[in-house]
Amino acid sequence: MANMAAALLLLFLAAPAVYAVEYTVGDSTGWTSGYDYTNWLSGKTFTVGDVLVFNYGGNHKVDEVSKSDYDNCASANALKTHNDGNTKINLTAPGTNYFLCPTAGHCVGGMKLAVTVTAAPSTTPGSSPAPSGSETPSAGTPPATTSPPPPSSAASISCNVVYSMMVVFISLVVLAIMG
Ligand SMILES: [Cu+2]
Repeated sequence: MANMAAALLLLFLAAPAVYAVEYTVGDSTGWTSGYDYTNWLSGKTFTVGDVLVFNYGGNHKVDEVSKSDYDNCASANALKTHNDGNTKINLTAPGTNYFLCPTAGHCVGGMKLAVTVTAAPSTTPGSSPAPSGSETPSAGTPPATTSPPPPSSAASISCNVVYSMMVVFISLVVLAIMG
């Protein structure tokens, strides 16, 4: 039994790291009127694979709309409408996703959300350097190799947090299996 647990742990550690983050829109407040969703967005980064969760009461809905409809708080041509009270949106592609509440006055009052999703980080570290624009074959003076410091983004920090949480969770499972 202990071997099995160890194998599971090994399997987990060897698995490729995929960090899908679930974001509850508005956190504990949820999707409602009188909340600053622009403020909620600040500091957050969204990557393909992440999930948005909208929690809301019966007088709210979640409409997926175009940018122009988002800008104008227009819901007549919504791409999708959700009204189940617990809507999970899988962010499957890079780009900006626009949401609003179609209930009269709510969008104008701030119940709207534009989430920009970036592509999942490449699995191959060390991207190719940007090609130099100049075509002068200067043999005498080689161009200075400017290597910018690796960006330490908030996303990687959150990934580390998620990773730590998963390690703790797996450890608990392993402990449960081992009794
Ligand atoms: Cu609403």
